Amino acid sequence: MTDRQAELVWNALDRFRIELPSWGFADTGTRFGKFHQPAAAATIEEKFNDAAEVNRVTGVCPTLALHVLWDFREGASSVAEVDSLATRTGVRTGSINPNVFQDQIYKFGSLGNPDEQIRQAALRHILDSVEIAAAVESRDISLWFADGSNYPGTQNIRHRKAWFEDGLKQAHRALNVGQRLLVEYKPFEPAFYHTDIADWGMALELARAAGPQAKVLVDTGHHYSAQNIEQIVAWLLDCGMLGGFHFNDRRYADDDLTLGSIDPYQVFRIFHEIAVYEWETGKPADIAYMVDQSHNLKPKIEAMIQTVTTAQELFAKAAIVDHAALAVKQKTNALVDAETCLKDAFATDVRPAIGKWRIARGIPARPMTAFRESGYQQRIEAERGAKGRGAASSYA
Ligand code: PSV
Ligand code: MN
Repeated sequence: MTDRQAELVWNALDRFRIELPSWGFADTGTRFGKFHQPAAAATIEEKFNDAAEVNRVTGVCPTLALHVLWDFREGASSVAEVDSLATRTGVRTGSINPNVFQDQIYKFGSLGNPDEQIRQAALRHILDSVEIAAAVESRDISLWFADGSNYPGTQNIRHRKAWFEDGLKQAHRALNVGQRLLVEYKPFEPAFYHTDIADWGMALELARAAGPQAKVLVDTGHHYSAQNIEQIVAWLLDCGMLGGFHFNDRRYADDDLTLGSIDPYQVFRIFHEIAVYEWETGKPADIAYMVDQSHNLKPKIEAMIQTVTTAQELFAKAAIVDHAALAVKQKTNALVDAETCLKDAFATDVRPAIGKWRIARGIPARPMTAFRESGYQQRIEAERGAKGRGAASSYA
């Protein structure tokens, strides 16, 4: 690696921050069951503590995304509790995620439900979430809807689209200056015939209808296998509509595997589209990078550290693409050379430069080793396990 490349890596790492999801530290499973982990976080305090540990060893995860139903208790005291946890752990509250998919009333949808009262209930919850976000000084309200149908002919697709437009417009009206609505899409699951916001085009249309503070959220797991996600990213950037990412990897569907575990080149290509956009426009893209993973088999904190360091590596690789050289090769249709430009950057081992950057910034050079040496995992396994939670330890 040249000195110039090392400098590019350092500049990129200085700008790269990634948000952790509170639900990534809790016990989760598949629809076939849950395998409990003794270290799994069960309370908001434990989630903040675990996130703070990931932030301590990586130095780049200053915020924690919260899911309103899972993380906030009724009443104002929960906001105070979250605030004091944020102060104590040094991890701020990140995006606020309303939950309009779990309650029994949402069986046939939330904002897209044919029953107006249920649409109103969903809107109220979203408005409450906007208020919570304001109270905890969080910028983004991140919306994912499970709405859809399982059988042809059972729902009026256009009516549901209109109801969504209406609900999102009303939610948008409640935003404070600087707050954003992020609209997430997903092609299927839990609905298996139609999903109301199935792809980026639908999310884009609805975000535009909602108002100027609404943007699109790209969850990397929410695409069909063959889809070209980096092209979607390039288009959303060009439209000024890319609000953020939910990162995870997948082999088949929304598998929630750790980022880059299946296809690191794809994540690199996504980061490359962002890097080349910033290079061409000369302005930083305002993107919320977030992890959205539930680790069923891997130990949760280690999986999170692995995800964060993988994201940094792929971001750093994208930062050393020679944009000027690539632009010339693209212009002259030098196909092999243009592709090689990307591949050379992807093949470069950026880990030594990242290690030096960490040391210079007072972060452990090897986050996973630092975590393992801290004894944190054994301590929480003992403490949380003593409360009768989880299975036998996998740690000696
Ligand atoms: C849905 O699959 C999703 O990606 C949404 O972002 C949810 O908020 C999150 O996962 C947790 O269920
Ligand atoms: Mn998501």
